[in-house]
Amino acid sequence: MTENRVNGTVSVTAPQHSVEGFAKEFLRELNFGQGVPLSRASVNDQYLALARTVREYLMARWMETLRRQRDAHAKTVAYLSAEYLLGRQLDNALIATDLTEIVEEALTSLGIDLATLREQEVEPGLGNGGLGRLAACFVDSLATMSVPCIGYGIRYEYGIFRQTFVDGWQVEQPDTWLSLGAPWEFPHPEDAVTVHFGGSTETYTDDDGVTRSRWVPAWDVLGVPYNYMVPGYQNGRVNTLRLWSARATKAFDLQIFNSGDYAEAVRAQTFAENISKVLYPEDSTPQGKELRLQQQYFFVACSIRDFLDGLPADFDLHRLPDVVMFQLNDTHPVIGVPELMRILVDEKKIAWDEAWAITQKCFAYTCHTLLPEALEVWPVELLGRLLPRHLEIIYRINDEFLAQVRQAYPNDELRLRRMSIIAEHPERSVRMAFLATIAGAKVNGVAALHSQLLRDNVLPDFSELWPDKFTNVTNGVTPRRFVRLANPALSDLITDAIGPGWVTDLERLREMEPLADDAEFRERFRAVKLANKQRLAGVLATRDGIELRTDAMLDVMVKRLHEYKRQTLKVLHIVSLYERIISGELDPASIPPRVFAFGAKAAPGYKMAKQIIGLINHVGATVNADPRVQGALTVVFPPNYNVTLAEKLIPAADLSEQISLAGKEASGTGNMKFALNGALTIGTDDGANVEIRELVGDDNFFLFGLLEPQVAEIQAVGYDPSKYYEENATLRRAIDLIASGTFSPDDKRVFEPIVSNLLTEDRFLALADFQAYLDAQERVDVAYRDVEGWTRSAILNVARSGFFSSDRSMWDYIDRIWHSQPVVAR
Ligand code: B1H
Repeated sequence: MTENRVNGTVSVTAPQHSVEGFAKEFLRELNFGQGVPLSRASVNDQYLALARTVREYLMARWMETLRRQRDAHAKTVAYLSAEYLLGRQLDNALIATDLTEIVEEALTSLGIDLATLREQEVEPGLGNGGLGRLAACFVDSLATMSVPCIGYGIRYEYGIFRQTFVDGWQVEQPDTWLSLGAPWEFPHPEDAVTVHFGGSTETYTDDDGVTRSRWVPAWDVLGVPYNYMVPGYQNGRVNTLRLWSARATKAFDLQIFNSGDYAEAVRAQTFAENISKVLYPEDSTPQGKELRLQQQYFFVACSIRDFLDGLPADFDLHRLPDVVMFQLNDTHPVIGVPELMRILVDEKKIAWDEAWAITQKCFAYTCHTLLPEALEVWPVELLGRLLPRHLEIIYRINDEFLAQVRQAYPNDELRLRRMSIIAEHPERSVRMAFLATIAGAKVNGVAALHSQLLRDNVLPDFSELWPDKFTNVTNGVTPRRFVRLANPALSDLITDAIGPGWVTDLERLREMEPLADDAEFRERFRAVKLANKQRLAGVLATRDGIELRTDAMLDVMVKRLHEYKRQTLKVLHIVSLYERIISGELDPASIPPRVFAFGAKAAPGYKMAKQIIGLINHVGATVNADPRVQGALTVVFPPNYNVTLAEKLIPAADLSEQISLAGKEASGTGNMKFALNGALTIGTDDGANVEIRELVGDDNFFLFGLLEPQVAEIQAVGYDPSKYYEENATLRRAIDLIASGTFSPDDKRVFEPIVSNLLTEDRFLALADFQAYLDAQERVDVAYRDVEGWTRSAILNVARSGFFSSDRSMWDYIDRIWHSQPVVAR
């Protein structure tokens, strides 16, 4: 690496883009970084040295990006998210720098296989599911689009748990992603930020004789920033992701240590470090735990302080909205609103009204849910104990807001109660979604249908009061990771057909449309799908000892396990086919052979979800072992579904299962990844499915099930699932087979809770949609037999899904919410 001086700053130039140059740098990293000669280097040594070498190629771009951004005084998006589900970093860095071939050759020249080193990387699983992965896609897009962005979050020491199965039941193991080294992170302990908690508030009279409030906190922790590179795709730009790790402000108490009480001496340290210790494995249903509120305030306080500290010393904070937008990824960072108010009013002595005007322009809120139980509330008692000054500020925000409502709607006590940030029942608590809506310049949902339901059902009073505050931005996924990286075979085929520009301009996939009618292209497209199935078969064989046949339809349902997503509906389909085959009603030779693949983690405390995992595995074991089905049906459920596995599973899929109850899935993003990789969707009219179907066309999408208004109607008159059981013999036989203990011979009653839940409650109307689902699956079978027709539809799915690039989502956020601009090289 060379150094030269430009404008008084040291600028670092990247090492050479050549095989020899790379090999040399790699050996240097191995020898001087890892401290081992090649002859004695373990695979982990080699991986770490490789990661560090690749990193060097990004370093110059990173420095340059920061410099350019500073010079341009551009508005920055500060994305606040408690989760970033990043996936492996090595391959992404390789495609971003266009180094893959050079590295492959350089390593081969040293007798090292790149594929082996790739497998050594443990993905940072710092998120639960869609929401965390979305944050990762967004920062990728912003870097690729040269938009100034800093992602802020938490460096969990343990990410989402590693799922194992013991006799088919989920058992969680800690995710020790840091244990073999973390070559992609840059710790900066010297930039640590102090965060306060607890204590009380007091009033005092300042030098000007004004009575003011201030916080007298009781304890504090340090937030140590760890920087991660977010490389743009082959554009010379690298943005930053800054994740905070909690440390004690004092290492330990030497007096107590000397007196022999070792545990007590390090107690404070343990307590502080617990804050960033582990990701809450809850998707959609937050648990309201004190440690979680600590996590939220911890990372948001660090992030806001960090951003403000980066401004010039003489910066006029009234101009803050010109330089930053704090985007709230769901309600998890909403405590940032009273935090910024506290800083502006208490510390910077800005008048309340002015501070509020600033704050309202600096935040925007993205809501990701419709489930009432997912809307975060914090008990006033807890919030007041942990953050007393913030609670006071929230009360004042609420008072002034309610005064506004009173003015707009005189004599409407009920409305005031409905709209108050403070709920009174079942206990006095703070509704974080309301606070976010009141403070935010904009509020958006994550798909067209979701944004509509958000306005109509979740926040109707607010959308009536401020119709212009509400907007939609349909989610997207990054084509870099989910097509270019995950599906190189399809990527090459597309690039052959339309050139390489699609990777950063995904609407260009439209240019492939005519090729759907080209028999030779369809043949090549099928060859890609088959190759991807073979690749998946290899992965599952080594990873899990699972044998995957590659000559069957691959029908995939991968997502978090949740009742509203209705994995049980999928199970009922499988059990029904099985029952009809063993009872002689259905000839297994008459249906196209199918492999049903599942991937799903259940929140550890979510009993029903864990039961359903047990059911899928038990049904799978029975079906797979029964000679009567003759391989017509196979169930595979590899444990520990994560980003790394998704990258192998999605490109191999023929059929994408998106079967949530209409009105429950805010958007879904897996649905987009499948369509972009040439799977056809069987799905309900829910979330982004609606937009996928509109784009790919009814002929290329298997729609079924109740529509959202019909769901509302059924629920309004009182839903009785047993009626469907009584009236539908196919359904009854399937449920009876589960109830009979066929799938659990050792404990025949083990699935009784699932059966009785379906028959008596069935909150998500699986029974009501059962027949429609079976009918749609029969349409799938018919369509799949028409090989050319199916391929045509698959190609059209790819060609028409360019809209679902997260680049497009980011342009929408820029237009509708952020009003920021790319900063390009001058
Ligand atoms: C989504 C969450 C979520 N919505 C609470 N809400 C969490 C809620 O840790 N928690 O407490 C974690 C996650 N996640 C998902 O967001 C939606 O269900 C999907 O439909 C959507 O595609 C995704 C991204 O917008």
